[in-house]
Amino acid sequence: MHRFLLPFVALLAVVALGSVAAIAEDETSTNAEEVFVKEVQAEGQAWQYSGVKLPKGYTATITATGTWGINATWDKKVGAAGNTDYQASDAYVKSGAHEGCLLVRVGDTIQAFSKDDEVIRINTPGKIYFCANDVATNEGLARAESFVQGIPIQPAKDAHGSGYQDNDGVIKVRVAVGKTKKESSPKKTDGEE
Ligand SMILES: [Ca+2]
Repeated sequence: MHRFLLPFVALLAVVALGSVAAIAEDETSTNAEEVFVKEVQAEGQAWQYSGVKLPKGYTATITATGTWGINATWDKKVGAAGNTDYQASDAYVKSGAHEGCLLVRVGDTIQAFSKDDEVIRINTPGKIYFCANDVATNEGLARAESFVQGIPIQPAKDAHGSGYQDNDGVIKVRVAVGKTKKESSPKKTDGEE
């Protein structure tokens, strides 16, 4: 259990620092962008909270780095796109996306990374969550409670294989939050790379 809690404590520290920095920036610029960093655990059968609750009128720009192990029978770790050779079946959290890809959730909407260097933008207000695309099992559900502020994922009806149990590693996500750009905006806003 502690190996889950420690990264979470680290996350809180990052969030706290990020908030302080953003407050300082707000004094000089209304276009300040607040950046949050979160390590999403491959073995977590839970929607892991990013620490970001997106307000109305704001856009979250999400990118990811690193690789994680999703299937012990694969000879490689995979990035945010997952294993591009395999399209997930109905037993997966998001069927049709790549097996082992990074999933992003706000409300009931789930988006999947299809490329490792993809940039996903979200304008829907609400809490932003992440998890790996794998098969939810009963074993995984029992361990999901370790994820503080996470949403455990119920086992799939046709659950098979090891699910989240043979996963390891983390993918690091970066969530940059800024005001949604409008055409009438007098100044050039941030968010473009
Ligand atoms: Ca797995």
